[in-house]
Amino acid sequence: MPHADRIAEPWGERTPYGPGQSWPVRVDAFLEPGLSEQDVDRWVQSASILHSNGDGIDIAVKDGRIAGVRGRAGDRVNHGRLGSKDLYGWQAGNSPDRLRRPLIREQGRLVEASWDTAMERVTGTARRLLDEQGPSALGFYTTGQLFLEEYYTLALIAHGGIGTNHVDGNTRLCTATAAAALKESFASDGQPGSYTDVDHADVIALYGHNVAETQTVLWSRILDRLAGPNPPALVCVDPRETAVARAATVHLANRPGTNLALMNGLLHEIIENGWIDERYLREHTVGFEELRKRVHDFPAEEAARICDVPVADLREAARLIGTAERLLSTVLQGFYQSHQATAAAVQVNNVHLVRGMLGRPGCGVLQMNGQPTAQNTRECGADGDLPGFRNWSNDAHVRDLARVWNVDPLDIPHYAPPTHAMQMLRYCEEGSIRFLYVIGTNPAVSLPELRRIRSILGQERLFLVVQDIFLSETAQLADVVLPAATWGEKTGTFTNADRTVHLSEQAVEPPGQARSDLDILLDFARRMELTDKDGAPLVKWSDPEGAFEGWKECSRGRPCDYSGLSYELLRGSGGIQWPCDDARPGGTERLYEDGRFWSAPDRCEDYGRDLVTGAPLSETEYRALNPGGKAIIKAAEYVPPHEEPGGPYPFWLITGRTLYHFHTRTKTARAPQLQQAAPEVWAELSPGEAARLGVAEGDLLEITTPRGGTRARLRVTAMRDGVVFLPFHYGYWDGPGGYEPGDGTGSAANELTITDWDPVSKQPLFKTAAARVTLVARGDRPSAAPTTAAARPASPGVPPTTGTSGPVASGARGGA
Ligand SMILES: Nc1nc2c(c(=O)[nH]1)N[C@H]1C(S)=C(S)[C@@H](COP(=O)(O)OP(=O)(O)OC[C@H]3O[C@@H](n4cnc5c(=O)[nH]c(N)nc54)[C@H](O)[C@@H]3O)O[C@H]1N2
Ligand SMILES: Nc1nc2c(c(=O)[nH]1)N[C@H]1C(S)=C(S)[C@@H](COP(=O)(O)OP(=O)(O)OC[C@H]3O[C@@H](n4cnc5c(=O)[nH]c(N)nc54)[C@H](O)[C@@H]3O)O[C@H]1N2
Ligand SMILES: [Mo]
Repeated sequence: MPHADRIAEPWGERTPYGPGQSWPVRVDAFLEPGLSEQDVDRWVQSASILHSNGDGIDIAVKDGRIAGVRGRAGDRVNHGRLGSKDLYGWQAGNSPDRLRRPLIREQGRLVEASWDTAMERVTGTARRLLDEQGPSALGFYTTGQLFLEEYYTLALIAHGGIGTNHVDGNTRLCTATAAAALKESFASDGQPGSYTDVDHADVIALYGHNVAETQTVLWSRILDRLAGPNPPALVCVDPRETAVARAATVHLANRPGTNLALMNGLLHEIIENGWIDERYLREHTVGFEELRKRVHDFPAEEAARICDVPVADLREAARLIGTAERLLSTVLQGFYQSHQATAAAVQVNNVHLVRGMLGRPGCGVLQMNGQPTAQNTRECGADGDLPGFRNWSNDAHVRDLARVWNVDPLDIPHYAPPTHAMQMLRYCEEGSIRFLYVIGTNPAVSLPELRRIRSILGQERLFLVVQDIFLSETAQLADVVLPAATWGEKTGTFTNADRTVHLSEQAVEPPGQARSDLDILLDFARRMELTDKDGAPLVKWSDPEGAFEGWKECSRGRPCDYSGLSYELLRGSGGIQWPCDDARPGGTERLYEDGRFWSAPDRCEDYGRDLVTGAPLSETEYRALNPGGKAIIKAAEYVPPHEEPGGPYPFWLITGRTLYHFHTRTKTARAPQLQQAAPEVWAELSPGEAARLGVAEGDLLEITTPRGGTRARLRVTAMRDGVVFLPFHYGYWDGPGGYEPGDGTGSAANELTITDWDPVSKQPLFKTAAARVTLVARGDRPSAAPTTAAARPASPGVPPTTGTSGPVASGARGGA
């Protein structure tokens, strides 16, 4: 089998194609060293889980264990390709330190226990708190990495059974702004565009989206268009010189936190030049006049000054976007985790609305997801939403959900929007939440201001349950640790960022006594004796397919309609996009093709908010704004961030990802090729800033904010001045030991980040804080940061990221 080196060459060789053509197939695969395709016992259908792209994968099984992966040639998303994390990351599942038995805390230490003992401890505590203090003493903090069936079951248990309003996911850190921006513009969640828009677009604009590293296969698709006839123009908005920026026609390296100013500047140019679709605006939108007025007095010069970008570049970007015939836009964390997140993301929707570019091939908006199954967290209501994009402030929607669940509508809390994650942590801090059930997320590394988070999660009075596959930093703080089965060890479905639903089948048995998240949740519901209003068990299913069938009914007639899907239909398919129902049995490629939206006041998921303050609109206000159910154009004014560089903290701190690691590295650090490709934390500065500070490649730096400090070796890159970048992957579970988190010498970027969030989406600000950079020690070697993408050294002389084809060469990364 052809095995290319996807460490040294993450995107592989080009398969060029032209506009309107079909993207050629190229199959990527990686098998355990020494194994060939003939040796594989069987291949089991699945999809990727280390990003939101949803690449179709076949899992190779050998002697009852996972032994490799291969891209599915017939999948609509990847046409056979796989990225580095997917090719190598599966090895973590076979790792000897997987959790195999439940753990309970005895005299301060975690010790092994039976499932019965552990679950009795969990449900005993939950039951007691429920009786003594009511449902608000219990909170659930979940993830964007389970399967649809698990989220739906959790949503039913938490909203319909326990009756707590404290249910959120780490999707709050991830795609809350995607959901919020879609709700503001279209009054309902649901991704308008499709990846096939790449095949048709003549301009692709990427806003705060380092797609080259975070959805490598989607970037391969774009690279193949760039290598083919009539390539699209690219516009990139990112303070760093990412691989996307290097390929871009125009790169706007704006000052962090100024995205809204930039968007308003672009919209000013687009509107003043008349690059608008009057008819589309008239027939399908409300609110254009407000936008026109708002940006009229905000000329490009003013935007360019605030953003610190050349005004000519801003104008050129506006011209490309304004004159595109088929415009595709993507948005991700550079917008969602930055200042005025929702307001800025909404302006991207506005560009499409004023240009009438929606619902046609090549004319897509992709308000991206990050995690593989974040879409399902949202649609199933396992975060701050109600299942099926129902409106929590519309009693008819709550009644309808109660009908599906056979519970009393009053048992589903809807007195306020579901509590967002940062607020839940606050309630834990204050002591009103006493039981926190954490599933598939590692908040002790991924939430902002870690010193505070550790003190909250480590409290004596908080009963912390952690359901994970490894003993993460968070699990180490738990009262009970429940060992979960994961991808390849359980069956379920999930949905990617362009609404493509995949089935992922169980390939092997989980290790030890680990059980699927679904089985654990079903056991929890059973032991809690949760019932419907007739006294029958609340949860009516006992396996994944049963949960899927239950979800189909819940989603029937809703924007995310799954009623036409089934395991049978998904088995062997190349992915099917929702909505899929009787009228659309093959699924739906693009939403809003007819210019009609889910925005009539009785149908909408949300009445929207003021984009600057976050104040919610009432039903009455919404009815007045949008009686006819059109798309909503909402304007917003740029205001400066709460914390800006200056005085002792002169730098902008931004944080993010590298191609080779996933989040807190519980999986990717256990895959040798990936860990070797990025073995340690680093900090990026521009050559100008390095010179001003008198520091050089490989020097050990301390980065400090008012919250704490970290240490990292310097990598000098071609990014903009005034900024320091840290990857957020490096926590403490595999650290050298002897380190006390919080003593200022740690490696986790979130020691530094601020407790602050977007007023509309409540997504924390991981990309806007003020920091100081100081020299700790001169370097004895270059930083071991990857050299293939955004962390590429600005000057030659740094050894390249080493490829690791086939067996892992130990020490493949010199000095790492
Ligand atoms: N390799 C890899 N891939 C992943 C993941 C991973 O951990 N590793 N995680 C997945 C998940 S959950 C997510 S959410 C996605 C995230 O995917 P991305 O959003 O693409 O990744 P990030 O690195 O978080 O941020 C993107 C860019 O935002 C830029 N940025 C920072 N501040 C600003 C700003 O103020 N304005 C603008 N315009 N840009 C700014 C950064 O320089 C960075 O290059 O990736 C998914 N894919
Ligand atoms: N500074 C900074 N912080 C950030 C970000 C940033 O850009 N900068 N990005 C934010 C974003 S977008 C995200 S998505 C978050 C991610 O943050 P986290 O969700 O905390 O990161 P992960 O490492 O993915 O944690 C997932 C956990 O689930 C476990 N797990 C994996 N599979 C399974 C399974 O099948 N079942 C169960 N029960 N457990 C499983 C893993 O071992 C791991 O401990 O980080 C956020 N934090
Ligand atoms: Mo994310």
